[in-house]
Amino acid sequence: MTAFPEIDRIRFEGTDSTNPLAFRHYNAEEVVEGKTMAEHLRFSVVYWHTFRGQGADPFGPGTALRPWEDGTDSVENAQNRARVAFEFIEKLGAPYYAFHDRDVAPEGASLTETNKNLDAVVGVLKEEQQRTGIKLLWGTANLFSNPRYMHGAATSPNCEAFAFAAAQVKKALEVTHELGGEGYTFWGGREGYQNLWNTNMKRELDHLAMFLHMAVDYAKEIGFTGQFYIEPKPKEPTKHQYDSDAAACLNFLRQYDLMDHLKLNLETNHATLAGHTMQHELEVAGGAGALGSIDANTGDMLLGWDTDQFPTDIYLTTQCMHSVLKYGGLAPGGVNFDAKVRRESFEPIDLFHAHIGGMDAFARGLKIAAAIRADGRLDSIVNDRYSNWESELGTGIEGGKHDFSSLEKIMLEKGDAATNVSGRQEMIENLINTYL
Ligand code: XLS
Ligand code: NI
Ligand code: NI
Repeated sequence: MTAFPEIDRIRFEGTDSTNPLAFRHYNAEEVVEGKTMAEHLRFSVVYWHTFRGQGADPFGPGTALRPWEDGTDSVENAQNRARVAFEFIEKLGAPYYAFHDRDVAPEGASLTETNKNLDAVVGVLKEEQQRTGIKLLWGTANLFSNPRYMHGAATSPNCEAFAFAAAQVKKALEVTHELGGEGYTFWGGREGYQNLWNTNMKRELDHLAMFLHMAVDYAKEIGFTGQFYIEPKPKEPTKHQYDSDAAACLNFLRQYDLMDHLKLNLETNHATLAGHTMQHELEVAGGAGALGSIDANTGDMLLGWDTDQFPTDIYLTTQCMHSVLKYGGLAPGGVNFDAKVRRESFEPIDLFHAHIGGMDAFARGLKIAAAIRADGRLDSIVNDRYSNWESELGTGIEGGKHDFSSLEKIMLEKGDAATNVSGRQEMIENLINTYL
């Protein structure tokens, strides 16, 4: 059985190729800055959008044609879908995938039945991983779809929702561990508020921290050594998500003594919803030693919600890869396509076009970022900008040898600060364009 009979393995054909089902830039084995593209980029396909997304929107039902689906929510259908997923990921040539527990298997009438369903599909995922060599980038639990989580999971005012979520994450961690998952992600789901009049924010945040500590403890107990991630997003589904952006997440992790255990999984569309660029979020995380992984997608400049489109903007991917290279790479994280095809792109082949475009855009971003670094002009402009910090005064301040009084004394003697030099923004922007 094959779900994509007309598709062969997607190959690298180079920039002269006009074949829409080939890579023009992503050449897995090509070496950039001492590592292969495959090692740098660690591409991952998400189960939820790519194999569960039907294209429904608030104005109409799904449109996606998925001939392998039998229309039921049975375990058999889920197992068959898992085989299709691996056929797709293998033909695409992505080395990783990611899933929520509820993406892969149907929820049953009780927790026991649900766990049994999950085990039945995890068996197939394991077989398929062994058959193909495709690995699990990270697992996660869906703590937001079931109505029991309407007020949140770890931050619910209902302690039994908290307890159920704990049981669910416990199982998801076991399954992720069993599948050799290299990470585990916490995205905020409904952890946030719609209205502060009915919300005890401090209590909810304390609960969220307690929940994460329990996860860290349980991972230790079962010997799961994968990387934990927290994924910032400012709004949607709640009006204010607690994990609103990289800085808010880092503050939360520090306040609750979790910095050693979690890194950030940054998503482009979440960055822009927060009023930041992805580059900003990457720099905030990188500077804190907490750059973990990327949910690669893009929003639409004219739409104010999480459109989760595939990334095709080379300027964006160049910025991403420049920061990634600067902070030493993503591993054990990766470039995870948390992105969905448009409702109008309803054919299975559109899934290939979407991922090929995203992979090529990131491969190109990687090559351009490496060229910028190899050339060195940008670095030397930035270094020059700070060069007067190499003076006696600058090194003294950085070395902790000064206080307000000593600095006042120096400035009283000098009378004024040295004149500033130009920021050269336009020149730098022109320079970046020469690499594109
Ligand atoms: C939703 C999030 C979600 C996480 C996984 O906006 O991006 O898909 O990545 O729970
Ligand atoms: Ni995401
Ligand atoms: Ni998202």
